[in-house]
Amino acid sequence: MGVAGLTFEDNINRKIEFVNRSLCEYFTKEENYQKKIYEAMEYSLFSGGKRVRPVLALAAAELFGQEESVMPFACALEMIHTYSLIHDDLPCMDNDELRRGRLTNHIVFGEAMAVLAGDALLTRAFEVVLKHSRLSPQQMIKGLAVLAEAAGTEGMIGGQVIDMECEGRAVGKDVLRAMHLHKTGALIIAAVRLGVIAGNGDSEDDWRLSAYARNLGLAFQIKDDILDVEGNTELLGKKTGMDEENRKTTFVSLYGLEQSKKMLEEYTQKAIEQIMFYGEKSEFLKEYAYFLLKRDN
Ligand code: GRG
Repeated sequence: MGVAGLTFEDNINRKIEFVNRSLCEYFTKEENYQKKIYEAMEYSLFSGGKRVRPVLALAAAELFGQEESVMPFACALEMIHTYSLIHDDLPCMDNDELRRGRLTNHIVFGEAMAVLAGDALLTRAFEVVLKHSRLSPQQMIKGLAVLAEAAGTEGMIGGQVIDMECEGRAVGKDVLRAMHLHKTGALIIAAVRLGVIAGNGDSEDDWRLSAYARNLGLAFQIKDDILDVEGNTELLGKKTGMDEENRKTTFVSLYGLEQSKKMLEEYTQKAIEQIMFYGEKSEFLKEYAYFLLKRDN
């Protein structure tokens, strides 16, 4: 049993439902001449997804007795994440046709509309925070800076650039790690940092939770690489074997399957060690790290 006597399963389902309800509340759309863009945004935003980043933001804020106050930032993270998936699937990027068990955005709405839907979700993320957050001006400014940096060239976009530069080339271990700390890790780290900001945590909390998320992010990516080899398309909701098809260097291609599985366990364990300080309060974050390790999608 964890927070408020909930089992881990009940707690995660409650968090995901809370995120989905809030996304519905914040995602206002208009019946006007440009209504097509809302259809395209909605299509990808409400197509399932594990809601990992918002769940982490809520869980981090919960350590400080908060949850609701981080929600606009949590939803903003999911919007930015969804935009990145839409763009990542484009023919000029990974050229994927299946995502979250559905046809990708550009297959349904066309390439130009998919580019715009991604752009619009990125913009809407900041709009949601500015319109709905009730945090203090100082917390807002800090949070917006964390969000923008995580999405930009020193964060997710930077990681995608490293990825593109590496395509078809021999990639070293340090570059692979840097790529994923940016591409996958940046939003995951931002999620817990936003929880710390909303909960008025101090710099030590920021350090501990960032270390948790850095390790969790690497474990998450290793699992993603393993699932691309061993996973099931139906469960995953996307095609497997794409990394090999796109000649990508992954943890599996660089370290092999067995070593990657070992590293997945090690990074998960390292992540958990960083939050032991919080004792019982960290139970959900600990269980969540194991949950992500065992996931099949
Ligand atoms: C600007 C054209 C253009 C492209 C940018 C930023 C970008 C495209 C791509 C990088 C983002 C990216 C796809 C990172 C991969 C991270 C990853 C493991 C995604 C899968 O996340 P899950 O498993 O997905 O949380 P769900 O569907 O559950 O939300």
